[in-house]
Amino acid sequence: MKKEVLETLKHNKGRFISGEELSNRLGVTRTAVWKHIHQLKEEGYRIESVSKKGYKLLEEPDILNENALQLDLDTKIIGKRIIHLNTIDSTNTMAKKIAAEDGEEGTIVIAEEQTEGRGRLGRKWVSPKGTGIWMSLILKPSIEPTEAAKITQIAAAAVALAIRKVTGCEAGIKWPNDIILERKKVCGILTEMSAELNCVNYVIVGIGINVNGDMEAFPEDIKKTATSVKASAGKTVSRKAIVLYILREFERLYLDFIQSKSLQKSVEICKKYSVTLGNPVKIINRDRQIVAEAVDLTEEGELVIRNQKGELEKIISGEVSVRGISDYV
Ligand code: BT5
Repeated sequence: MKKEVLETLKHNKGRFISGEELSNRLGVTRTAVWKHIHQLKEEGYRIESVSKKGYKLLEEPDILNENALQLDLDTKIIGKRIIHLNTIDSTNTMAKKIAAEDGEEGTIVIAEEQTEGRGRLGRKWVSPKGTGIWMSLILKPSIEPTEAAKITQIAAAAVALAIRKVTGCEAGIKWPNDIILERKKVCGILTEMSAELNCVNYVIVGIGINVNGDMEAFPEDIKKTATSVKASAGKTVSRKAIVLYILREFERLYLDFIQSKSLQKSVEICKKYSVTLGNPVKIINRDRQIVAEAVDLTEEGELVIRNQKGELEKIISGEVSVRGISDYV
């Protein structure tokens, strides 16, 4: 019911709506209306209450719970269920548990803070409270396990588009899983899966974005290579606006990938905003380091490099550092 009270206030944003009208419209007592208004105020909604006039919504907080997001979300699958937590070890770990227990495709886990946020290969992801987007999407695609890595490219395209659209900042994509602003990493993507030999049980796409975080408070080693959306935009940015845009774009590109069995739409975006292509790169794959030039992305989302012998090679995964980006080694 709180969701319906909020929905009605949002429809009448900036105007008073009386307690009586709210209770008639929603079929609940005026006391119930008052309780929901009280809870919304506690969540951070600025609502003016004036006797005989009623309630007026003045300002919405930047919160990422189900009520706040779903009222503005027009997706079919992605975000149908949103689990919002104050603190968690890792949203990917929680999403895995939910997916394994029959959690539906499109379910999202978002946390205000992660105490054990994870990067690839057991690395840490710093996830301070209330300032970033730490979220995981549960997917259950009917694809071959070898196809799952493509979903990272879909997420990268969706995040780059979202940051560009919401802030106007020129977000770039560093293949395969980083989003870059002003040569520094603003977002990392961690795609994990559970699969049998020929079928995928589930895929979890974890997205971590530094939005309004204070980069000065980050650990020294990460500070050199990381940035936030706020640092580039020069102002506080709505996390909610970015999440909504990501979910919409992700759904559009993901459904296209599933239906057309082609990654083409996402690859086009990844190429357009690539900070990797055309640059010297170093690739570390297991114990091999390759110095090369990044020349293209294939239709499958693999990186094509020209090695020092002048031969073209396809890279499916690995650590890539790009000359000009702050983590170049
Ligand atoms: C990634 O790994 O970039 C994937 C990060 C995925 C994080 C999300 S948050 C929601 C979900 N739940 C999780 O537990 N994880 C996902 P990788 O490419 O391995 O990069 C990791 C490296 O990035 C670290 O070793 C640090 O150097 C750096 N790093 C750590 N925290 C960072 C941050 N907040 N911003 C920028 N760089 C960071």
